[in-house]
Amino acid sequence: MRSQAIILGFVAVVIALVYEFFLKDILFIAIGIGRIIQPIEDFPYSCRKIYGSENILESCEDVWLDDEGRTLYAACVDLKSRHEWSPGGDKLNASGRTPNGHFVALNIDSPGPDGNYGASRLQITGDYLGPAGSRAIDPNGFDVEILPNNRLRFWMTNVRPPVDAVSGEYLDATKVGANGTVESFELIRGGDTLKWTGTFGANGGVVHSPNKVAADLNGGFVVTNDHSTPIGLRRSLDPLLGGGSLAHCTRSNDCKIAVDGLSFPNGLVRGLDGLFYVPSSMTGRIGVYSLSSTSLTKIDEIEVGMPIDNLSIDANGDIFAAAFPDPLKLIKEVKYVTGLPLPSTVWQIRKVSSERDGEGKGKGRGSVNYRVWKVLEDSEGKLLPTGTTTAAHDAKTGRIFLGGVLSEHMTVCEPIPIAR
Ligand SMILES: *[C@@H]1O[C@H](CO)[C@@H](O)[C@H](O)[C@H]1NC(C)=O
Ligand SMILES: *[C@@H]1O[C@H](CO)[C@@H](O)[C@H](O)[C@H]1NC(C)=O
Ligand SMILES: CC(=O)N[C@H]1CO[C@H](CO)[C@@H](O)[C@@H]1O
Repeated sequence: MRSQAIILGFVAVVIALVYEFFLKDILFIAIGIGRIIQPIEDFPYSCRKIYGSENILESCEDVWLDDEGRTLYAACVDLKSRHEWSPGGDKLNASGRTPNGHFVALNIDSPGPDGNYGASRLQITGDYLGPAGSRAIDPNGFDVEILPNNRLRFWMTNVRPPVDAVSGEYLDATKVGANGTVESFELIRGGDTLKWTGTFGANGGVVHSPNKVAADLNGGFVVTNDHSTPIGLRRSLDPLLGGGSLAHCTRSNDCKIAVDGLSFPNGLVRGLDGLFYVPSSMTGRIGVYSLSSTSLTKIDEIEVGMPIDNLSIDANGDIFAAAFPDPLKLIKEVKYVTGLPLPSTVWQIRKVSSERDGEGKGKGRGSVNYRVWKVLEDSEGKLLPTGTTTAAHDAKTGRIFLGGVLSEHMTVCEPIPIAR
């Protein structure tokens, strides 16, 4: 009798633990049972789509806003190509890929007659070599570091089809996985060329499933591997076991895994406070890490409660997070490409440090708190890009620029002045 009660009690504890640490995340965060998704009209913004000429604003997965230079940079790819070649989403049909990955610059203070902010393509120069002798880039995420003398250093995750090092012929990506690297480029503010300056993480298998990169301002960077391996059985278990990681590379291309066992780490950023903010597209939480030489230590966690995509930082240091309120719909869209609109959400996160102690105690850092609030949501996917993957806030004007990996356009949302 007594042993039965103990076993029952034990089973109950196990169930409670599984629920607490696993099922709860899957049911209420990843699947989003019971989540209320609001229409875009609920928010004090007026939004419009921007297309640019010749589809150059298709599938802009990541953007970065140069507050001082008043320019928005976006990394974009042909949408049709993205549906065949998206290694992060297990799409490895290299023959369906077009070698048309590119960066676009938009002058955010000059909408121009067509409202496209003069969206124009940047040219890659220098000795960059893409797969099979081409100069094509396959951008995923990118970060920009401001250097002296009006120069910008771009760091870009490049996820190319694999080629044989000797013959230069394409290899079967479904067998060997994509070739993930991080590229660096330099741009002079106002210029239209990105001069290639180096490839990082190409050897050693540390940067194997790169998603997004964040400069460490020391000549190196931190990059998220969103999966445990580029292909294979272990990778298919990632939804259950985790397996994503954070890799750090130094300026001399010394790369190592700094943190392992994460659940789908995604579009990380370096905050103005020097800390690295790493969102998860599974758990709805953002891990906060501090970097010392080459090791990363987790010091905090921010609860958002919705699968999060990519983060951006505005000029005031606030974080803007693009999120998926209905992940199952998104997964369906990635798989079957129906072209149906998808809902998206944008969160704003502000670090609040109070002088007085008391709030947020028990975390060992007494005075740090995070305010998290929803700034935009589009339940019907009317105006925000399909599968909004990134949102950049212009702190000077309050506008929000959005890009989406599955979208034909970008979107700009202007705040509607509140009548008093
Ligand atoms: C790969 O892409 C090509 C070109 O779009 C297409 O014809 C082919 O059916 C695709 N293959 C697979 C396995 O989906
Ligand atoms: C990956 O890219 C690097 C850098 O361009 C190149 O040296 C290497 O041969 C490529 N490997 C594969 C398998 O494509
Ligand atoms: C730039 C970047 O990190 N993009 C990621 C944003 O989130 C989507 C969906 O999870 C990823 O597929 C992208 O790689």
